[in-house]
Amino acid sequence: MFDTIKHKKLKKWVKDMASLCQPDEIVWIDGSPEQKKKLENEACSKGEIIRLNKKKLPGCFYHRTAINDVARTEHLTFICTKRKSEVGPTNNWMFTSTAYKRAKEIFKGCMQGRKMYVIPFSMGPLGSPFSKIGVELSDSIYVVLNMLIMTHVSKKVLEVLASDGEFTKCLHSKADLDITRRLILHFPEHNTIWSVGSGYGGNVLLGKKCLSLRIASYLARKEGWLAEHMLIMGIEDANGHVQYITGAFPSACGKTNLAMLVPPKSFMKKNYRIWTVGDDISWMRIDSDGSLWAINPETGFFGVAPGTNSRSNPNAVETIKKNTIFTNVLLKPDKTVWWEDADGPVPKKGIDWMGRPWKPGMLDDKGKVVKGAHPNSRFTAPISQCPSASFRLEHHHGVPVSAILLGGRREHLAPLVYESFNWQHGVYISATMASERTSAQFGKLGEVRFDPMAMLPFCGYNMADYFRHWLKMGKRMVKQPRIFCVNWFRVDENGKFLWPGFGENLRVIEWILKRCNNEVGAVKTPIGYIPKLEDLNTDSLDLSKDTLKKLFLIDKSEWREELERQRIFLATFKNSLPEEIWKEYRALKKRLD
Ligand code: GTP
Ligand code: SPV
Ligand code: MN
Repeated sequence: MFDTIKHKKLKKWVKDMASLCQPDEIVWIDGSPEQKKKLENEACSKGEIIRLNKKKLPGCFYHRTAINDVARTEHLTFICTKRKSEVGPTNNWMFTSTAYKRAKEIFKGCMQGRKMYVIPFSMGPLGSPFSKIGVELSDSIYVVLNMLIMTHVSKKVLEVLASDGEFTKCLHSKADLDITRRLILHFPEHNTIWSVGSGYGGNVLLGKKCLSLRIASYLARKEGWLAEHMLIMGIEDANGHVQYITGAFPSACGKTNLAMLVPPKSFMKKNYRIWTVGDDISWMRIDSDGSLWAINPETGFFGVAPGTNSRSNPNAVETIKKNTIFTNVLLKPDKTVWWEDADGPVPKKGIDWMGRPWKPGMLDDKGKVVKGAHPNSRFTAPISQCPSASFRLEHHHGVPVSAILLGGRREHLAPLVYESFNWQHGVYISATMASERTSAQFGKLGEVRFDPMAMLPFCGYNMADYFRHWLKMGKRMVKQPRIFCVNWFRVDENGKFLWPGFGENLRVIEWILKRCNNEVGAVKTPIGYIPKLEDLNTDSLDLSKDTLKKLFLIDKSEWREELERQRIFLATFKNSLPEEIWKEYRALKKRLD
């Protein structure tokens, strides 16, 4: 394959990286089923993956990562530029040449005795003007197999690149998986990503968070578009009319679940239908009609396994029955898999995510129940296998966006849904969005942290400039999507969720779309518009009037406390924060007084 490649810079880069990492062999990945099979066999024989039950889970594999390598490591993730001001107060920064130097010491000779796989991939439909091309070099077959599911990998990618096409240079090595020698480095000024010392998804599938968000957000500002941590879904109503929404929720806050939602019975009867476009990343541009259009650059789901079952997410259950890679779940004796809150009975025994024998109810030395699957264990599966997969997945122009949802986990404070007064107010709400920490992030669970647009860990430049970019994009649109904030996670005095969530979330979306179509009024509150209670369809829901009231309670004193936290957060951006954001802050303060 190497000899037929016309791209001199690509060839030189691969050679240079190989002389740094010193692999025994270089293998070009062409996306063919034959090569895939060969790699699967090789990885199985080396113990990198385990083939699962061929009858019950055809084409499926199992993988365990190292015990201290089970989630993205934000404290080891850096944006590397010449000037620190480029990355702002929310990113870790490293001076470009220092970063290369430090990483080179770890990369040096790290692939001795291993093969280097060259994976040319396209994020977005091949050849679409919306798409971006990357080439990942990795010493992990697990990475190759995941990339084959998550991105467009084929010989055609090299054809599209031709002799001088632009591509993101992605270098990855597991090295020795030592957390003290782990670095996830982004060089937006060089369109380059270097990741070393990890084998976990978001750290190593470099087309995902690293390229499609950190590098892409940097490019998007330069080129006038948006790269966002958002799901994309279509909602078809009784007349066959499909409207699309996107949703920015932090990691493990419900994007996959919402994107694949199954309508409640009463909505099914009305012929409502959901079309899944994407569950994690949305690239959006203003088209010639002046409205915002979105594509999902990915071709697969890298979804949270625990909690996935036929009640919470039947479409996911259907999607992961074949050709799926399971990471860090429980392995059952019959070579099938299980996780907490999976379908069926709890297995009597198995091997847990750490590779140890496991039995239900087992306690650790602190007396806590030992989980079979890691809370951030994941499945990798092709979108095409999802029963609700959109028929527009490969459309070069994507889908038009009617509404943007923002959300997070807030046990208190935030109502089930509210609408921003206008675009600028919506950008303010997104800039001050906060959520309780989940297991998808390394760190203290449950702690509330600000996470603007769910992009805090993923914005490749100063977030103050990111807010400015959003404000500017709004001005350029003839027809702006409306911006809504949702919270499925509010709890009562006993810590029980007030809202049933999952499929029932469609009731909230129905109201949102009615607002977009100017079909219903709303109640104006200091924080935004909330539904008139009679406009939210709660038919056949076991939801008392009292609960409904609690869901929409806006406690002014709690909000004033939140405002104070917002002020401290926004002040970290110093002079770089757009004045419009402070304007909205002051206006909210006034409305609350
Ligand atoms: P990433 O892949 O990390 O970006 O996460 P995600 O945003 O796609 O989150 P996902 O849909 O996987 O949901 C994560 C967790 O949230 C799971 O444990 C779900 O069970 C739970 N969850 C999702 N939707 C709802 C909901 O409507 N209500 C409640 N209570 N929990 C939900
Ligand atoms: C997330 O954490 O937001 C994910 C999983 O979607 S990862 O790809 O690991 O980032
Ligand atoms: Mn995500």
